[in-house]
Amino acid sequence: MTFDPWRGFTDSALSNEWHEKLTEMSRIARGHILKMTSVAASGHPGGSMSSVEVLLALYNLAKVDPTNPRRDDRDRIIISHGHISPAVYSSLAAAGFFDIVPCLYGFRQGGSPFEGHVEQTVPGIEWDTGNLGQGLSVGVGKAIYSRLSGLGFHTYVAMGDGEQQKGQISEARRLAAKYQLTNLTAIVDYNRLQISGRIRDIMPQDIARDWTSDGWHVVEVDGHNFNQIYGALHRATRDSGSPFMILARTTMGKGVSFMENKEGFHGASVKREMLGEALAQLGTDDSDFDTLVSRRADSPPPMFKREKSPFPLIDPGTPINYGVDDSLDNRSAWGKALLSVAKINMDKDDFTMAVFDCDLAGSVKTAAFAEKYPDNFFQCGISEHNVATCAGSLGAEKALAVWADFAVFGVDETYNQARLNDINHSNLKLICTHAGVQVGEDGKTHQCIDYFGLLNSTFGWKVITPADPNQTDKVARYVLSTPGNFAVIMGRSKVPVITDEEGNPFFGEGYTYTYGRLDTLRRGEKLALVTAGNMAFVAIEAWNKLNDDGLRVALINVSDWSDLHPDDMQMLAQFDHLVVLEDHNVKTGLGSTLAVALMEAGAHSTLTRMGVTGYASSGKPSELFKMLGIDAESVAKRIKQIVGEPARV
Ligand SMILES: Cc1ncc(C[n+]2csc(CCOP(=O)(O)OP(=O)(O)O)c2C)c(N)n1
Repeated sequence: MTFDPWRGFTDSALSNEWHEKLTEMSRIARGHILKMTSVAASGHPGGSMSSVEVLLALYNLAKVDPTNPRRDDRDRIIISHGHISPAVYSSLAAAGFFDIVPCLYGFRQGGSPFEGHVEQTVPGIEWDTGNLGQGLSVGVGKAIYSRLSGLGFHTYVAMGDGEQQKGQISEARRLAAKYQLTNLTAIVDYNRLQISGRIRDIMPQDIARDWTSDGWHVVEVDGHNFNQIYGALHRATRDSGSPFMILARTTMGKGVSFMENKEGFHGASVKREMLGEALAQLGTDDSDFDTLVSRRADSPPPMFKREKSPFPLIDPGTPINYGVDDSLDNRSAWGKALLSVAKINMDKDDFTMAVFDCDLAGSVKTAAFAEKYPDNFFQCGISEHNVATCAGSLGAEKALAVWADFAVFGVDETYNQARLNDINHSNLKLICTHAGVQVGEDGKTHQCIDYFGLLNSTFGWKVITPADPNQTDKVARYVLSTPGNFAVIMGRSKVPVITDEEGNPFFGEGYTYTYGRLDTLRRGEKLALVTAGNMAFVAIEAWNKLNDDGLRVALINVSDWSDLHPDDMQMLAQFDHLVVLEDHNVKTGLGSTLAVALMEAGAHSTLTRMGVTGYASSGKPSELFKMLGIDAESVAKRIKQIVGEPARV
């Protein structure tokens, strides 16, 4: 299916017919902005009124299809300053995406799709935003997807001028320029005001110079002049030298005399008693106001159907099995699994994949992938906020998006970006190494001990901590071929291959990884030592000590912390005592989560949490574990205290 010929800014100038149509649409859209914000008695009319012409040009003339808003080859229009939702909804309605009336009465109403900040609950919206500074990163992700997939669409990112103060934007700018994303255009609404006043007083910044110095082509236009906006968009979509930024000079509150250039209207609706006058200036009236208010009181407008983010069909390949004599760290097993999965799938039609790095490829084991697939590897430098969003944006397309980093940067540094990836249903594979106190000598700033606590505060992220190289391989293949946001969390050090009691690899040949289920490494009675990830081999050492002393407890490994299975909780509930050993802050880790799940399962067991109870120092992992009382000896001692010393035979 091809797009209508007038879409895509192909003609060099706007036709008179379109100029007339757009001009009339802008008048009507401004009236709609005022009505919906006044009916809701909240919202952001000021920046909405200044952005109307740019949005109408985009939604009417870019390659978007109101009858099929999610078609694969559509241009992506990202609204970075999500608070201008009234202008976005009005413009989408003008372009035929939906009827405006439900929005006029249901804007910002509980249960309505028309939320205060743009959300994908509304047709035509590509990304839920509102946390300023992230939209350009979203656009970079889309532009990379357009290129890798061969779909060849253009991405437009509408932004605020106060928003330019955010640092993440400069990270995204540089990445776009480095990879010459000429299929990306940013449009900044330069109304020179933000919440607290003039942008030049709040934070002086030469916006045009900043973009130019990062390698973008900048043009300045009158942001209320359709001919100029169209001309700039025509150039932006044809120029092949560098990404384009259009600085659209506008007036906050444009169209209503008492609103113009008043920052007070950034985030305040027009009072009921002033609405008639404001609408009259726009050539309309408030005669339907009371009807809209009473419709709002009836019930919220119906929801649109929100489609799931697509995910490619991926062959996970055959596991690599490691023997007891193999000496490697989990992150190396991850790197090998990544390469193996890439080799199987990369040549397939319709398969798109990108791996993102923040200057740590050697340590996080994506260097071999980078060497083999340089076009699919994106070296982004030290720009984690941008990468978290950009990789999430690409992952929400029909593509495999992988970002590997140290846990402290991949999770702690970028929590809000992860939260928005969850809200946006991206399918990001976040692979974190160097997690926990086990990172050792780098010290407390690098010891990520809250990866689960943070990601478990979202509703969608799934955290997996593989115990050894064998389990890492299987987890990696599962995660790479399964939709959803997954975080695979590993340590830095080499770890022994975990064995069963006969000395054979536990997670090797014959082991099937089933997401959400735990593994019983050793059977035992009365007390179960429950462990995970970095601590699994320490727990085995503790178990061996206890076994040597004639105390046989059970040893359980939990790899999938986010979805504890009710049957597994019933099984654990049968033990009198549970001891949880983890390389994580005990306040928000596995022990705390298990405690809740076990109580819900009706358990009467005692529960002892052994994990990280304070920021540790630099030192060898073994030293630090000892200082924290979570080394094998301390664990064995504690367990003996709990069950009482058994009589020696
Ligand atoms: C990261 C972040 N910090 C703060 C805010 C609160 N906030 C919402 S809008 C806004 C001002 C934005 O100014 P500008 O981009 O110029 O938009 P305009 O005033 O033109 O609508 C602020 C600080 C936010 N949404 N996100």
